[in-house]
Amino acid sequence: MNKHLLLLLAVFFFLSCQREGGEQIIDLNKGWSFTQAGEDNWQSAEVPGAVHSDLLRLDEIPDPFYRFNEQKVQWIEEQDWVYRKVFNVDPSQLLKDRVELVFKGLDTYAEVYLNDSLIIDADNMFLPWQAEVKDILRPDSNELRVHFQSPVRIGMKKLQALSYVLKVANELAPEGEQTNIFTRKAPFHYGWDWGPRLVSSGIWRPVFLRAWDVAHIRDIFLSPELVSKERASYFAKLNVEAEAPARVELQLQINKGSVVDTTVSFQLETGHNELALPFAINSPQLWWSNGLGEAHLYDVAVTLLVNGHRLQTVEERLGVRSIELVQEPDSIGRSFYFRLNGVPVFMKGANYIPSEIFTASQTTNTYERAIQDAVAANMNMLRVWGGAIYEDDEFYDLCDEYGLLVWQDFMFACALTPGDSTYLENVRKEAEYNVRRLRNHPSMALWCGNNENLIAWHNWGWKESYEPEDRDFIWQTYERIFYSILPDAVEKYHPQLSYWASSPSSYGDKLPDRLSGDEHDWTVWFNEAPYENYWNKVPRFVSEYGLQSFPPMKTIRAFADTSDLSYRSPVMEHRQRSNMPWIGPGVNGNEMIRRYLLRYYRAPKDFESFVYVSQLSQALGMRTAAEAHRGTMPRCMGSLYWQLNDCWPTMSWSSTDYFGRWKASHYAFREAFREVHLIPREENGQLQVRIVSDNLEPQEARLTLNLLTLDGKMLWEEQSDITVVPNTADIYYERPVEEFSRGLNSGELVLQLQLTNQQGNLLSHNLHYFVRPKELDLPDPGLDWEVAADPQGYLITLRTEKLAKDVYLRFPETAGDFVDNFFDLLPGESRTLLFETEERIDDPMQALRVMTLYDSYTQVGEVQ
Ligand code: BMA
Repeated sequence: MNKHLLLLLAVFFFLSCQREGGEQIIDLNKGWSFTQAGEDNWQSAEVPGAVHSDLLRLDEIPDPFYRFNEQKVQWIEEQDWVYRKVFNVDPSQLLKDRVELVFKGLDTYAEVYLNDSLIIDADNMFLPWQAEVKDILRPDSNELRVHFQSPVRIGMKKLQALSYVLKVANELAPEGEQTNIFTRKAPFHYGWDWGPRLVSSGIWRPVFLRAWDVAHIRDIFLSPELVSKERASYFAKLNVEAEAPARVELQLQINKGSVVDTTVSFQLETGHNELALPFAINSPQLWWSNGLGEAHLYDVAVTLLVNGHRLQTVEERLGVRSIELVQEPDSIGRSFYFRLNGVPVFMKGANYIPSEIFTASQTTNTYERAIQDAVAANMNMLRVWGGAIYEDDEFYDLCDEYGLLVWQDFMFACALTPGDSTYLENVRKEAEYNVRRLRNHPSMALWCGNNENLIAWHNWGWKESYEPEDRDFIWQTYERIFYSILPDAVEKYHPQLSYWASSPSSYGDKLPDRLSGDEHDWTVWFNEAPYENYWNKVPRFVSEYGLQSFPPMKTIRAFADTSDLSYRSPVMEHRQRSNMPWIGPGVNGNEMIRRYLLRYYRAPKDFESFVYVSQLSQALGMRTAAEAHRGTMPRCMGSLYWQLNDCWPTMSWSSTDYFGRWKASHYAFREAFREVHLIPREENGQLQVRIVSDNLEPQEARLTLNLLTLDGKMLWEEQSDITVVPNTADIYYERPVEEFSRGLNSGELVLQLQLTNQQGNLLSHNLHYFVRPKELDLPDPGLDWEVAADPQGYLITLRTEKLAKDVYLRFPETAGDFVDNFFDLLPGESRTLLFETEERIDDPMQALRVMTLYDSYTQVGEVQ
């Protein structure tokens, strides 16, 4: 072989090694600075992040969560902001076939310049943005600049270009300022009835360079063909982009090759290639939702190889499960339930909103806290509501792991939309991207088009407010988005999942009628109905219902001064965003909290008691609702309350507050969502005892009823042996109410209900009072307690002589959680429970605060 040939071969070998190296990801999240546009005040920035979070970290603005400070930072939304980063790249990376700059999320109107070339012009927060930059990059001193334009200014221009005003729910924006409608950005940033208006901008998801040779897997879908206990067969459907024609191999391994190990060779053409790789798992371990079994996940790795060299490995997790939304005609109308692996499952859960108003600040930890709280309260579904964001991948990963199913809305809520072709095309891209991004998660159960847009159009006076021509166009736009663009994206990319156009609605895209479809049951709260109303004409699936309360005092103190501590103080009024002028002038959420409270409870003696009783009142209503929903299973097959969490410290419908503190209602949901639950209820003069069971097997059990006076006299006991029917609710006991209270004052009685299995273990318990809490003749309970140190915190032992109703424990100065709280102690009962904390308390007996309902009103006074 001559020298030249040798040299040529060597060069060829070197180049092919270079060309066939693996994909490289270069993180660009560090080293950013930012300034207001038009100024030269460069300061350090955090990416992912937001302008407000950066300004706050730098002490440039006051804490927007404190008192009225939200108003002081409104100027930020009117400004443009520039983010900048200078970076070098390794020359070897520039030898790659392709070098792409990827922003996983830009919020929202952003022009991106690399070395003064405009490479991206972004206008949708819910899309990633990327550009080919190989020809622009140089080895050193690359400058990346992202110029964010004020979203409200651009929105206003679009608003003014229309001859009519597109409607958005009243409380969300004053007439003439509904600019959020025009921008594909989290609607709740502009204010909602539980959140502040803080319209930020920023690089809200990671940014990186991706360099690759030959070919790149753009997308992978583990598409199920058949799922059964015996066998699960799939196609791994890949979209591979090739730089030039190439012969490649694709290797698919499950659990490092121990379950599946298959390699197929493909010929790629330049550009996009659709490939399908079949695989099957025999006797698969199925993925189950929380409460029904293990949420089993397989690890899948797909590797792209050329000439034996690895180019790229994509890792996914696979949960083998089938899920269907079943809407079959029945004696009521049509069912609306989810069938998981062939089993009808009652959905117990909540609506999730982002845990931070500055959405980039959500971390895996905040996600994990919310998801663990949901699991601890025996939930199996969360609804990702359409006024916020398609959450980060980590959220769905955690739902996969914990067995929480996800009802996923597209991001449209309580508003009309523009209908121009640019907007519709933007929506199409957003839908396709997010469907593709989330479709491999076994937790995904449903795609839903919008939140309340259908009822808003028909029932909120919107339709009537337009000239016929505009009305037709707006409605056609609705049909295009919700009956065509979004369902087409689901059909094309995730055909295994059902699509539901609007929540709430009934079968056939009709207005909700409680006979089919889902319902937002707001007769309680927005229409002032009593809690008992939850039992009337129970819907087929309740995807929203709720009641507000105040958060714990510690949380209130994070946003209020001592002088603000009354329920209608200016600070409390400012923070309350739910207004109901139709109920009466000036009626808002704070007033509504008071009205409900006084309907069921005696007037609290001071603000602290008011806060505590507001939570009891919320818990009582929520428990009534959850019991009505579960108690009428299978008519009703879902109970998702509004709302799991908060995005800032506030009074709201949440059951856990901004800091993750559980309100009384979260403990109540934990009880009401237990696998087997006893539900006592008075109806037409009868006391009925229902049992709902999520168990899939019948269960032999003993039902015990004890009638007691509040000071501890045992009046009567009855036992019966029963078989609890699986996966449904039924009435197991019935007796006229007057037979319990004959000759006695019903305000002095409590009925204890217990369900035990054949081994005598408690399956479920509940208490029934024959009057509202305010009509109870509560005695001074004579409660006593001791505190003992424990490796995990402190053990509190409580003893009571007489009924202690709604015992509330707290250590005001210490961070930690009580494993149980807001419970009733029966006369003579004692209970030991743990306060989990890592802190040491000097004098725990002194530090512990114990409150009961009796204490809340014993010095009678007006609500402040
Ligand atoms: C619902 C939601 C939200 C709202 C909540 C409380 O209907 O869809 O729009 O925040 O009620 O009003």
